[in-house]
Amino acid sequence: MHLHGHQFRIVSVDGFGRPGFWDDTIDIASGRRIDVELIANNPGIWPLNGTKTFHQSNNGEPPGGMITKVIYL
Ligand SMILES: [Cu+2]
Repeated sequence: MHLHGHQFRIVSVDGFGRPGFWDDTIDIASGRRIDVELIANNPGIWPLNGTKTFHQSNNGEPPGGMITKVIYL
């Protein structure tokens, strides 16, 4: 998972507290839950997406996968 325009910090993994460092990209295994926090301090419309081509397609056809936006105006 890659967040553009901001950084986030891991606060828990699968519900268990595990404070981490600030970053803009994290690997998330299938079925895993990662809770993060971020400080929205950079106005804009920022993609939150997968980093690999197959994350951005549905059965090889783009667009697809996890594509969303973080909007801070
Ligand atoms: Cu990205």
